[in-house]
Amino acid sequence: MNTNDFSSSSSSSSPSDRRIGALLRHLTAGTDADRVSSVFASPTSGVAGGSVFAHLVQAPEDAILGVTIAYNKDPSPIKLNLGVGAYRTEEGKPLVLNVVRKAEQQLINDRSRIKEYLPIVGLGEFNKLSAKLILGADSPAIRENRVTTVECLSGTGSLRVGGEFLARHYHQKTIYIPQPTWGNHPKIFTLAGLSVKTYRYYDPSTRGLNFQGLLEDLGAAPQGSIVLLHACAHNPTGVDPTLEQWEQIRKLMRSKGLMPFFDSAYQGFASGSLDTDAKPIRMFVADGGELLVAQSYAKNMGLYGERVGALSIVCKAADVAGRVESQLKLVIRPMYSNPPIHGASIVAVILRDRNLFNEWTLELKAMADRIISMRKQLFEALRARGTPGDWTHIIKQIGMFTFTGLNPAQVSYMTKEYHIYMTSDGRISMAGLSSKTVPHLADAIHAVVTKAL
Ligand code: KET
Repeated sequence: MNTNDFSSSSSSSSPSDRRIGALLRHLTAGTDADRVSSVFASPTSGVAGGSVFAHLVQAPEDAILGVTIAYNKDPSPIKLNLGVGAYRTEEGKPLVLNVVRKAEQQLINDRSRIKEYLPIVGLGEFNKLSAKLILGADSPAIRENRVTTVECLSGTGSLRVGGEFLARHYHQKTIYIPQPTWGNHPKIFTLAGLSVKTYRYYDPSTRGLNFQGLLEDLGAAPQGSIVLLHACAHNPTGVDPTLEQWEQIRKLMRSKGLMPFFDSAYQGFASGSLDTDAKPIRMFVADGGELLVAQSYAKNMGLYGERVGALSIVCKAADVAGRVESQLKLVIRPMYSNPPIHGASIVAVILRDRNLFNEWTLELKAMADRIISMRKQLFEALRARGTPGDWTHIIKQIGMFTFTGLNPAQVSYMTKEYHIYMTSDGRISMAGLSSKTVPHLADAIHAVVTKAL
């Protein structure tokens, strides 16, 4: 069991204690003891006339979003950003989906639309349609009114609200996240007031799932622990369990009362089908048990900057779901009061209209297919160069990313010499690649692996 504990607080402390403890550790990371004590000294204790913030150290850039900042500063005409998971066209341009343009036009043409505050839980129709999208139109949980859904600020906000809700109201305060996982997960859950531990997920030697390790670690987790699961297209590894493996995970988790918290940031991006990508979640709903799911429309509708997502909590009974929702409102109100209206309205227009919905699924499939074709092209380009090593994982992995296996030194060489930007763990966003840029990337990979860095 990997007991990498991001928050050493005991499960008996209150959420606010844990939050303060987490903040302290956050603030003290990379600083010396003197500076730490000065953070909590009297605000006027700095040099006379100097800034009360003078003691602050420069914080590092975010491991993912910082890559874009570095990329933007590079004047090279051949630079390539494969850092952030954001879809680009064959021309390397960001894409606004056609259905999104149509939905926005509809919204603008509708003069009856107003800009009043939404309720704390967001746009009601959006919430209903989002639950249907992820759980399935015929979901028994929806039919029985056992699901509460709240609009949140994209996937991140949904995870944060869900995390804070669990820290306040769930009896277990430890969440297990896969090793590795999206870099924001440990921070979100620690600051939400949970203790974060990891479970084995990826085996670098096979570049596949460490299924045995996963079962052992979840099997050894304390009864009732929360488990963060990537619904599909695991980030950063691109490695998902098979449906048979999901079934084993489900049985094990239910037998130990482990609480599933699904992060669904890529529905439709893994297989190209919205329903197929939601299957693992629906398996857990079908057994009648409880779970949380955070949905993001950033990638699958290309609504990144609109910050539109949803948190659904599936409960065992309708009256419980109602009380859960009332408590979610108490989490949300002091955090950001209520969510924005525009992005959720776009999603609601698309999900409610059969034609727009069908058009969306085609556009989504086209994005997923382009990524798959990039995998094939990169794999072929490396083969053509005779690049040493087994690169089949490029075509086997699923979703937006390839976890290349390149080490931080190799990544840094590729950035310096080839102006190719990616996260230091060797993850590349296949969606940032095009037929034109594949040869450049293949040249760079070939160069670094033959250099023995
Ligand atoms: N979960 C996962 C697994 C994830 O990869 C992301 C974003 C999110 C949630 C949150 O997305 P949101 O935009 O809040 O809906 N990942 C990409 C962008 C980022 O890091 O913010 C990325 O990994 O590049």
